[in-house]
Amino acid sequence: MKFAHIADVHLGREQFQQPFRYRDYVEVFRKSMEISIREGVDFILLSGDFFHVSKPSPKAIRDAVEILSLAKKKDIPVFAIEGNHDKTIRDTSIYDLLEHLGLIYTLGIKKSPRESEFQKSMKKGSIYLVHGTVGDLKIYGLRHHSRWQLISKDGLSKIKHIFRGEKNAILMLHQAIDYLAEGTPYQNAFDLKLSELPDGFEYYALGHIHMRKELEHGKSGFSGDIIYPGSLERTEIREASHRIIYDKRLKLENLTRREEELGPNAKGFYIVEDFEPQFIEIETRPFYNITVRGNSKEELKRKLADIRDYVERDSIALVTLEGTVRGGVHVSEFYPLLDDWGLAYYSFNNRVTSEAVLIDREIKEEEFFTAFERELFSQLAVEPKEFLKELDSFLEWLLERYEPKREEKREMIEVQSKKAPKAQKVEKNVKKKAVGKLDAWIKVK
Ligand SMILES: [Mn+2]
Repeated sequence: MKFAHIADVHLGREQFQQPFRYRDYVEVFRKSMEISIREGVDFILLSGDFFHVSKPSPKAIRDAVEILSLAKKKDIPVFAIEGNHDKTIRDTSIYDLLEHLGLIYTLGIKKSPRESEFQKSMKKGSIYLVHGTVGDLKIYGLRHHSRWQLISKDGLSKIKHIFRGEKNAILMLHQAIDYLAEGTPYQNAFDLKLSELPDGFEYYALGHIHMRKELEHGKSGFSGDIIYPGSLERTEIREASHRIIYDKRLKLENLTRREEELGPNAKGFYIVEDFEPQFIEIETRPFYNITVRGNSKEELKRKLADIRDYVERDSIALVTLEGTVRGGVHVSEFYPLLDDWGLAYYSFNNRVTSEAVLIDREIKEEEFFTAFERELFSQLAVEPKEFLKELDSFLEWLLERYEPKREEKREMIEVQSKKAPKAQKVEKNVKKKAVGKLDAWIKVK
């Protein structure tokens, strides 16, 4: 059995508002599908954030349909779960459209069953847990959920309730696992602890963390390898292919290579044969994270000019200027210097100060905020649309943590509701006590 594991395609994204970036994101997905088909995989997994937004443009839908059709023509099923970027609370999502066209098979807890050559459903109450099947192999999955939806009040993992590991089965999730989130933006905003993941699966096909991360089963004590392929394209500066720092000396680092080995920022996906994962690197447009430090405008300009020969044409360059310059600098003076470098895109970030600021050391988030504040920030760090989606459950979650002041809070909401009709709706929802699909699945015997 051989399959491809692809995650975080973010199709439709036009990074830096540049049309060429839209095409880059499409082409890297096309390449990964072409390689998978050429390798003769039995099926393909898309571990969430296939689209960058839940309502993709007609162009992005068209490109998705065209590329997914390559697999359909070869009778290779594509199994998918929704990520935080492309999930929706509407009854019909873009995933439903693709599923209706026979291009993907979605997995998870659903209101209606799916029964096909590649999908089976288990009924509980009025809802269904849909999983994939290929031969005697099973693929389980769940769309993205926030930590407060995944972990019950007494700290128990609902994921462990829903999914029991079994031989010849894969678990597909779009969540950040704390142990693998180190050095990523999710380090302090993880969704699950490693111990909250159910054991017993032969492979964990994860998405959400945009850096490639592997946790081999021999090292974790888990039955199967836990893998994040990372995003297919470079979605932010931390995923740069090259790092250039010019302080006292010019330092160059290729982050996709470490001697003969792959570097931490190599991009691509996995092909997994008999549960042995192999990373397939895909070359993407070079992306430079450049920092230049100097204490005069002339020094900054001279150092910048020296870097030119080390930066490939048609690449992306994000330049940070640092140092202390009397009167500061304005980036408009620096933009023309890169005009003839032949770059596809570049921008400046000005961190030059006009006076010396003394900082002893980096202050950690933990020293500044309490654990509750950090958890709250991580909940609020989602896009506003998601916050509104399950506002009632979120408020419930929030109020529980303010237990002593709970009555006071309710009163406050009620007072507001007399004035604003919008607040009244919120208050009603709080009283109703929301039951999510996860809880509904767990509670029904
Ligand atoms: Mn993503």
